[in-house]
Amino acid sequence: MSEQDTPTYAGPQRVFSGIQPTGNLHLGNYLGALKKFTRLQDDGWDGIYCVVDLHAITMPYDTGAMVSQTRQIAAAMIACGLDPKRSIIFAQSSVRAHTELCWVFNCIARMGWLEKMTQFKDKAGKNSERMSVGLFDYPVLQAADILAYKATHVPVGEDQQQHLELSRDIAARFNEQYEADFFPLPEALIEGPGARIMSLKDGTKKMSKSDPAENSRINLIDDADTIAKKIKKSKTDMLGDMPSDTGGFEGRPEVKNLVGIYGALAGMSDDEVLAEYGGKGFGVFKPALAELAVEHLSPITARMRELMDNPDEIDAALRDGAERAKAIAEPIMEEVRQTVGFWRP
Ligand code: AQP
Repeated sequence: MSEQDTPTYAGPQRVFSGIQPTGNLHLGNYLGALKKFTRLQDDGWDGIYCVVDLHAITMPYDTGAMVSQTRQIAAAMIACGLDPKRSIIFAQSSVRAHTELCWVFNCIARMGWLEKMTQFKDKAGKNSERMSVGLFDYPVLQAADILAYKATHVPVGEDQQQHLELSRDIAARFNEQYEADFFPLPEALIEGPGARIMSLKDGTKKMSKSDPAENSRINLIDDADTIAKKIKKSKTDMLGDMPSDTGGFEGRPEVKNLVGIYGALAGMSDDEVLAEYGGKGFGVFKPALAELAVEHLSPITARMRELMDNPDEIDAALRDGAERAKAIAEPIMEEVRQTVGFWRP
């Protein structure tokens, strides 16, 4: 079903990505998303980065914590290196185009497409009948987030690959139905180290904000001691020391994950990490990993705390970002209204 043809779309190249304000950001969000955002900005891409609060209400959440969590995500984006003057940083609910385009796309997407989405199945488990319609519809809103800006590239972790394919399918079906070469087929930018960071307690599960086990993740706001403790306590196995090559990852998902984290932070391949640490004990490797993680994260944590202590600066960035986002999305929405045939004043 997926439309893999090279898009004929000739509009500007633009990056869009979003992060949910659903709890403390972790190392997976940093390596899979935030770090890439900054690299793309430094490479000269026009980028739109959204705190996706509409997505965050698809599951039970704490109403009173939403504002502060929204600020925390914006603070993390800035602390990781996004410049709110160069890139657009804003809260999703402050730009109406997302929900309006989501409705149009609800009439494009097919039930069968959504029923295949594994994230819904994972989150709903056996209780799918009791889940919100919003959770089921999540990937359609995600398609609207991206396409309201005609974004062409979407940096995300590997977990979002299937949703991105759905966005392409929706864009292709819209273009076909309305005989308009209107939307680009957005491409995922997933490759690279850090695309899938796993839980520190179970190397087969992704590191996640909503995992009830606090020791399963390293949060961006953890202090140096907490990071070191979490890495020291991270699960390994009884199969001996560090393997000397990647063949030794077989049956050792936790070890593979720790080596991957080291490599993503240090800018090294798994082979390079193992050339240095292969055959050594975890008593040597884990402290080295902790030191590297602290070295990377502590300036980010410090800047995030500084920004969180001064929410005016974050709010000003979010307000300005919302205005700039609207200025891009509104003309696109106006064309969508005309294309689908609505009466216009
Ligand atoms: N473990 C991960 N490894 C690499 N990338 C990851 N991302 C999330 N987890 C990992 C990437 O971070 C971005 C923001 O994700 P999100 O917060 O919008 O939603 P999510 O993917 O559902 O993240 P969580 O942490 O698992 O949140 P909860 O627990 O609330 O569902 C995305 O680009 C994602 O790929």
